[in-house]
Amino acid sequence: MEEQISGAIVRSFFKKLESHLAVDVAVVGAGPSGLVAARDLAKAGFKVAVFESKLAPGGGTWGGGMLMNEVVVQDDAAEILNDFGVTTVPLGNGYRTLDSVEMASGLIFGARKAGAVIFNTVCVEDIVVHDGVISGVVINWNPVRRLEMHVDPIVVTARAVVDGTGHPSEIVQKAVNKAGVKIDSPTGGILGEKPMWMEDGERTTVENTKRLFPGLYASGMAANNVQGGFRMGPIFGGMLKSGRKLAKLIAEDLK
Ligand code: 48F
Repeated sequence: MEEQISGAIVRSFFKKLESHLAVDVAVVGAGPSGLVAARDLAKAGFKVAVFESKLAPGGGTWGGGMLMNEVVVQDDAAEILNDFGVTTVPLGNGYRTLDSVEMASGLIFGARKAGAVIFNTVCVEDIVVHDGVISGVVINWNPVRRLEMHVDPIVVTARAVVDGTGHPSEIVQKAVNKAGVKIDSPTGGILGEKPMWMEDGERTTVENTKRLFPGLYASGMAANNVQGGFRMGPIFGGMLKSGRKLAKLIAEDLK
């Protein structure tokens, strides 16, 4: 029995990994914006791999506000949650509350069920650049990075790379600082996130969701950090709408 169980895990994992070494879309970071983008793109028929450095996908969703496990969304974002089967409670003032654990688990399950494959504990440590186009991601086990082991990574090629890494926008950082590319921002570089202003931050998160460079896109807080938007805390409509907007944009670019 032991041999069969171990063999089943090894064979099915490597089948999954091998069939995702070349994908249409590589989403880096399984936060709310990345998961919505992944689900919509997978549902539209694209091959999508999500790389999440932590053990649990879900990003900043789980902890609600200050570990109180409820979050808020605007009424016009409820439709996206509804598509994932996540329940919201209307407050009658344009906002809704929802259980952050239901939201995190619902988004993960929805993305996976739509066909996106999530590789957890895998971090993206670099990007691939071919002839002026971002063409893939360089991956390694996150424990390897955390323990600072000198271990070479492997590569996944992608027609589109999404930076969904949240506040640090790690992938765009690589493009700007390492590949030296000029991205579609007011300075051609990363402006950096501003302090709290919920209303403005929510609006600009969606506005700032765009293609930054051939093959490179940013969603959610990463998009906002790149363009110098305000942070917004435990309201998540902007993140969800950012993911949906990006999926449409990428689907258009890849068709
Ligand atoms: O930050 P995060 O939840 O992304 P998001 O979709 O949502 C932001 C909100 O959660 C919150 C907010 C809402 O008002 O402000 O912050 O923009 O999730 C980002 C995910 O990316 C992973 C990280 O562990 C997290 O789960 N991540 C970060 N860097 C890497 C990565 C990397 N290099 N490789 C793989 N995963």
